[in-house]
This record gives sequence, C-alpha cells and structure tokens, in this order.
Amino acid sequence: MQSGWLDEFMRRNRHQPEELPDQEGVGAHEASGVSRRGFLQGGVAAGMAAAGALASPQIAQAQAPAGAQDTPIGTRWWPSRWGAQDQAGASNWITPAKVLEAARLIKTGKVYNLDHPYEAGIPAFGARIWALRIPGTPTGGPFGKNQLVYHDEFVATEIGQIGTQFDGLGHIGCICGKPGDMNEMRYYNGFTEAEMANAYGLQKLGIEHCKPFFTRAVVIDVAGLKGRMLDKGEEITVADVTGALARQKIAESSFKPGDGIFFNTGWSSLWMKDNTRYNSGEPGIGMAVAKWVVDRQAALVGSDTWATEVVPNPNADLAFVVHNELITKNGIYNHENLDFTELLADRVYEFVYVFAPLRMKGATGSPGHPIAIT
Ligand code: UVW
Repeated sequence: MQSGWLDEFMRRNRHQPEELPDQEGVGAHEASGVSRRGFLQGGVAAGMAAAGALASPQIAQAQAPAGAQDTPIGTRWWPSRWGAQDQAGASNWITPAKVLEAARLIKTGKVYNLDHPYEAGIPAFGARIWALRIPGTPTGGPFGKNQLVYHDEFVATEIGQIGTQFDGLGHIGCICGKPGDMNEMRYYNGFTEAEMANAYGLQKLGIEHCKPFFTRAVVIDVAGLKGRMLDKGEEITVADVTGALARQKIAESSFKPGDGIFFNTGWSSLWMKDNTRYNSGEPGIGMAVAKWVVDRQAALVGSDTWATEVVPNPNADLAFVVHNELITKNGIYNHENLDFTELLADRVYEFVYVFAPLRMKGATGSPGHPIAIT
C-alpha cells in the first residue's frame, strides 16, 4: 500500500543510531528498528495540510473522513454531551449503576492480566524511552539498630505514552485554523492549545479528570475469526466485527453505553520478539468501525497494537484519524499495547475491565495494570 506522507516521513525519520541516548538500555529498543516518530510527524504534517485545506475545499473534500465539515475532521464537535466544561469524556458513563451492572458479570473471581510488563527493550513510538534505575545497592541505609536498608527506583520515560498505555483526552487534537494559531488547535470539547499549553502539564484535559473504570468489556477476536494474525495496514471491517461477535456468541445488541470494546489482531505476538515489525505499522480499526464504536457509546476502546487503528490508513492522506474520531471528537479513551493472551487461552470474551489511570495532573495518559475479572 502506498502512503505518500508515510513513506516520506519513514524515510526522513529512519532511526539514526547516534541519536540513541544509551545503546544498552535507554532507547536501545530502536537500535535496529524503524522509528515510529515518522508516523507522529506524518500526523502533524497531514494535520497542517488539512488545516491549509480549510482554504482549499478541494483538498478538504479529499482529506476529511466523511460528510460536511468546518474542521479537517468533520463538523465541530463541541460542546460535549456532558457540557461545555466537561473534561472526563466517556468515563462519565461509569456511574454507580454501571458499576453494579458490571459486577453482576463476576461469577468465577478469576483475574486476568491485560498488560505487558514495563521493561527495557519494549517497542516504543518514535524515540520514547523506558529507563528504570535503582541507584546504589541498596539505595540507602543502614538505619537503626535493626540495620534497615532500602531500594528506590528512578524512572525516566514518557510516562503516559509508553508500553501498555491509556490515551487521555489531552493527547490528541486537530489544527482547525491556520497553522500555528493556538486558539484554533482543538481537543476534546473544543478546548484549545492556548487554554491547555503549559510546560508543567496540561491545564485542561489532564488525565486526572478521567474517572476510574469498572465496566463490562468485550474483546472482539478478529485474529480468532480469521485464524491468523492480521497484517500491517489491514483494516478491521464492520463485517469482521459482526462475524467475530457471532463466532463468540455475543449479540451486537448487547452493547450498552459505557462498555469497553477491545480488538485482538494477534499483533502482540510480535512484542519483544520482532519489535521492528511491531513498530512498522499495524492492523486495526478504520473509520467505519470507529463510527460503529461511537454508535455503541463505548467508554473506551483498546487493542493488542500500539494505536488500535490501522496504520498506515488505507486512505494515504489520513494520519491517526481514528484517534481524532474517538478521542478528540467523542471523548472515548484508547488503551493501547494490551495483551489478551491469558483471556483468550480461556476463551473469555466478556468480562469486567478494571483500570484506574494514575492521577498525574496535566499528563496526557497513564501507564498501569489493567485487569479483567470474570
Ligand atoms: C500517537 O501518539 C500519535 O499515537 P499513540 O496514541 O498510538 O501513542
């Protein structure tokens, strides 16, 4: 598949070994890989192009996902259904009634991990790093007659956007005006970069506004339906979704507002085994399934890939447009780099998803340990 912006940015951002801060640990996961920074910069470039397109209806028609639009990603999406000041987005669906409803699904008490451990050498987007150090051996002590000693760790990382990561609402926006106009760089609920920007953390839409999740979730096993791992650039269609649900004996009509909807593509089998391929693109959902998710009024999506959406997008002009549709326009969260291996080994497709993002004021997302309970 050809993707002009993608090819260009992959070429320009192929990893340069001398950029590595530390070949043995920090960033070493990129040493032989293709850098995903290209996708990020490609997204910026595509966004700039789309912003320019406001003055050029022809390009706007070509790049916009669908329908009438006064922004590069469709009609303006604010104020949100939860009010003009809302910063919690689709986590608002997690009400006491929703928690009680989800709790009724718990029958065995079995707990499943949905994450990958955080460790050196994990696949990472662009030049992101994970570096954990224990200074001293031990860090301190001895104290007292009891000769107490202790360990502390120092972690350097893009803490909201590394490994198993939960994308918050301040993570993804869209240039809706002239490039560089911070009053028209818009995020969920129309909050602008001018309102949000601060070197010490986002002033709006920080992850601390997200409510904890205890909700019904379904993993749609598309790899199981197809009997193989999906390939990079392979889009999950609505027919794939309905086919997988039928195979799993889950009615499409069973989805209720606030559910979690996850997609298994098989891509996580490459995790720490072939990081170069894992990083080079991915299978995932496109705009058709994104709109299906929005229609279901999901609280969040997630997947065993690093973006949940198909990369490259089959429309070569679009960059991470599903992120815009879900996060920016609808306040739907995205849990990336999940691992469904334990769940699927037990043929568990429906469960209670439990996750409370770390309340780091002004952060764009959160690491953490999501679990499934049945
Ligand atoms: C970007 O940061 C663009 O993507 P992700 O949310 O997949 O890390």
